Amino acid sequence: MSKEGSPAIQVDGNGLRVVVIAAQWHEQIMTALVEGTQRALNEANVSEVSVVRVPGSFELSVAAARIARSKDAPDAIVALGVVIRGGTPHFDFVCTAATDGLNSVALETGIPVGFGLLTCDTEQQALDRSGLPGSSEDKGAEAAQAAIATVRALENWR
Ligand code: DLZ
Repeated sequence: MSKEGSPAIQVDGNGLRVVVIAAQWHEQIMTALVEGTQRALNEANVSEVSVVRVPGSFELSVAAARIARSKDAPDAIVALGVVIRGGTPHFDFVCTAATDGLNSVALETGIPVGFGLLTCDTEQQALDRSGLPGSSEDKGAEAAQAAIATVRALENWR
């Protein structure tokens, strides 16, 4: 993931309800991602923010599916996780499952899902993208802004 080419998005979240779904592996990075997401949602004046924690990134999809199909479905979901390549095939399985699952939820329900899943070779790469002081990128905030911007772009096509 790179910042090169990313748009500067101004978003207005007034009146919107957003659910943040966050995995728990790699605690320091996840805390930074959740905080960056909440900061961006607050700056956009999002009216209601809920945070749901799941164990790992593999569980992001089922949580997003349940929430997006519920009678209280939010206007947008922001999914956050950190997967770091290790010595096992788990990396590929977890990344593919989360990516495909979240995409399916967005396509099947029409609810925008901000994709804040960091898939990195090293912990340092994830730290650099986590929005901590000194990080070059803030992927939680970017995912939040993308989700809100997509809600706004599509609000005339209900
Ligand atoms: C099993 C696993 C591994 C090896 N690595 C990560 C990771 O880097 N990041 C993450 O969010 N979750 C990881 N998991 C856990 C899976 O996502 C999942 O929670 C378990 O396989 C239980 O279903």
